[in-house]
Amino acid sequence: MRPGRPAAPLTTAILLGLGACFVPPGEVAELRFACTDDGACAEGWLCIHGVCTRDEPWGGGDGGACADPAEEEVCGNGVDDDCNGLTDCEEAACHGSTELCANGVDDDCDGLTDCEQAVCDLQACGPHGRLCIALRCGCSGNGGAAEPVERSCSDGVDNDCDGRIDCGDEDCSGQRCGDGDTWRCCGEGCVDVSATKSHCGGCGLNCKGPGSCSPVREDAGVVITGRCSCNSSGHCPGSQTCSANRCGCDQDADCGAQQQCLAGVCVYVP
Ligand SMILES: [Ca+2]
Ligand SMILES: [Ca+2]
Ligand SMILES: [Ca+2]
Ligand SMILES: [Ca+2]
Repeated sequence: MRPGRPAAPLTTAILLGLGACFVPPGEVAELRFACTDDGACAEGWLCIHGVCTRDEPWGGGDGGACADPAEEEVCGNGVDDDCNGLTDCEEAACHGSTELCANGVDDDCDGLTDCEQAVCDLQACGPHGRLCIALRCGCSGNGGAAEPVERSCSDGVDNDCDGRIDCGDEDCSGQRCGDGDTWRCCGEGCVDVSATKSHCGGCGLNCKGPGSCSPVREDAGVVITGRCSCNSSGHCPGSQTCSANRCGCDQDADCGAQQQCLAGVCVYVP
């Protein structure tokens, strides 16, 4: 194997394994087929890089067991391709190969795999925009934090690299998503809970019948949330009750998810 040569695709590796090496008496060719775990392989064989591979060299250094070994070792495929009893990094020729950053293999045989190597910094390492950041596979929209979270629900970025953005990510449910505290992710939409009849004061708090949603203001005039209008408790969301033509809560259970009842008003707690 020439240094720098990329590992062959799995199908090629399987074909090399099947076609190049002698199958010992009593063994069956299927033993070298693709696998997902050791249990899929016969006794004495291991699932290495997706291929059933005997856990000890079966080519033999004397060449006697390999009728037609491959000329060169294919590095990083978990197979002793040239049947000399040495596999991948056990072969000096594999040392110094180009490190590929998303294959789970120590291609250059320096003891470090993929993002663990500085050469992979900012290279793609996984789905949904994951990049090698700070020597591990991280999420670029999250600054490489150890536990990626959808840290902003209004930045248009899939911060946690799960393929879902802002209110489209259930992690943002009830979180701020626009200007001001009253814009919240309710379902997949960003709504103003101070003025939206179907999400009045909190996600899912639906003003029934003729009830409308209007803002609640603090003493300083700052809008804090919304409340439904009513002329009977029957117009109020869920278990809220009507008082002075405004629906209100008596307990947290009268409010939406992630909310508390404070002074008769459902509010999101920071
Ligand atoms: Ca690699
Ligand atoms: Ca390496
Ligand atoms: Ca985001
Ligand atoms: Ca996301």
